[in-house]
Amino acid sequence: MIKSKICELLNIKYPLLQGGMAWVADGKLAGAVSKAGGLGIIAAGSAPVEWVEEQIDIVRSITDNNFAVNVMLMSPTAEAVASLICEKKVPVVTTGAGSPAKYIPMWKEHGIKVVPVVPSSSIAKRMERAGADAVIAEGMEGGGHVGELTTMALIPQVVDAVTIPVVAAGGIGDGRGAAAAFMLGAEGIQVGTRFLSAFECGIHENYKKMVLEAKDTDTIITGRSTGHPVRALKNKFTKQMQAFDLENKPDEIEAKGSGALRIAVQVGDLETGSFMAGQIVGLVDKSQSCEEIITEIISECENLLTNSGRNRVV
Ligand code: TUI
Repeated sequence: MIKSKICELLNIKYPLLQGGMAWVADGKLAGAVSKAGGLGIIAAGSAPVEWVEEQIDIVRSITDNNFAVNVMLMSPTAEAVASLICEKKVPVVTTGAGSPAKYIPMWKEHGIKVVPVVPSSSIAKRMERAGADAVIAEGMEGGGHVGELTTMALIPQVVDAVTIPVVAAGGIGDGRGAAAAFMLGAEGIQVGTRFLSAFECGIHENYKKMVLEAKDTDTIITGRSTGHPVRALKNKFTKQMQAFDLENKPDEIEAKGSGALRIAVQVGDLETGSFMAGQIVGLVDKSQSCEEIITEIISECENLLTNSGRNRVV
């Protein structure tokens, strides 16, 4: 079985983390992933702190296994969520969309493992110096807010830049992607988009249908003019955002963009929703339980890593 330093550090069976997808990753999804031996992650997003507390209790009603809360640092509730994580003795925290440096000393004092998402090797180094236990290096193949680099280029450079373990994210949806990430020096993987199809994922049926039907070229990045580019499935909403980008109207994007993810997840409105998904969406073509998804990815990855010397053309 694949074991890595990430399993030891985070006290999990498999070195697989579920992406901290805002509005999507609730206690039910995180609980199912943690129960199956991965690291389930509740995404605080911009939710009120009371909602996050409820989700923590839901995970604990499903499993005793470790789980994490993801803090979206651009959220007005980030500070309150950062404190809640200490009060509730959440074992692991991941962060996105900014630097969590100011919270790291407080989390470390409470014995919490800190794993920030980083889009570059310089930010990875900064996080290591600030006391992070590991980093998640996320390539621009991923859904939601993304950086500039691809996973293929990012992972080996982050692995060389830091001594703490590196988890690969962005474009990983099956055992082939997982094996490739390990070959690049990662010690774990984070999977987001594939879990959108999970039975335990509570997104609107229209969102699930879009994911199951999408092909490789169906996502687009918009919002570059705001400094917070976002990858989502192409629709009327992303067309409008593209137009605002071209006209250099970042304020219009911020105004229309906030709320659009919630509309996709809860209302399923195909025209006004922001259906965030990564480029790997084209290979997500069936609904499965979290347990099936995880065991399939891990066993396929193990087979590839064990047999990788045998299927080379000579
Ligand atoms: O955070 C994500 N993905 C997200 S957050 C999100 S909610 C949102 N919605 C609309 C607009 C913006 C956000 C949806 N998807 N992934 C992790 C991630 N973190 N990607 C990039 C970064 C990042 C960027 C800069 C991490 C650190 C960072 O540091 C900057 C600094 O100042 O050090």
